[in-house]
Amino acid sequence: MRILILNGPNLNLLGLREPHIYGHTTLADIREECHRVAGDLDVQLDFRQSNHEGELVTWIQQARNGTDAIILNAGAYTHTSIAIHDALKAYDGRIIELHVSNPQRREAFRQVSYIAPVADAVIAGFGTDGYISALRAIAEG
Ligand code: CA2
Repeated sequence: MRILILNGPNLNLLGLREPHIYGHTTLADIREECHRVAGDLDVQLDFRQSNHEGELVTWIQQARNGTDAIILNAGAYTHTSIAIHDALKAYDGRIIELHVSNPQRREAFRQVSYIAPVADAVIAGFGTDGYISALRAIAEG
């Protein structure tokens, strides 16, 4: 099984700023742990981050060739991006929307998601452990 974990803008700052919201774990730590778990689950994992909307769109389009599932933390693009929504709509595999925090209990502008209507499931509010939960849910589900 092939899984793509995609991270959107500012997620490269995880663990470096705002630890009261996002915790102390860095994206490099998450990536390492995800690769370790993927090895145990016999999953081929591609883990990426971009601050650019178009790059995320391109990677989602490329996932149409042979990637079974996308776990997507689109960051702030969650709340704005029709382009990412459209790219996901054209993707046939499973889609998990992921957030470190729980956007539903934050500012009103974070309570809108353009990803949720095209996602099979949403994991939010479990901190960075959510990445591992999402990976296991897809690989074992
Ligand atoms: O909770 C999440 O995972 C979010 O997707 C994180 C995004 C935010 O815009 C979403 O509403 C919820 C932010 C990415 C991380 O941004 C940081 C900014 C400063 C310091 C550390 C992280």
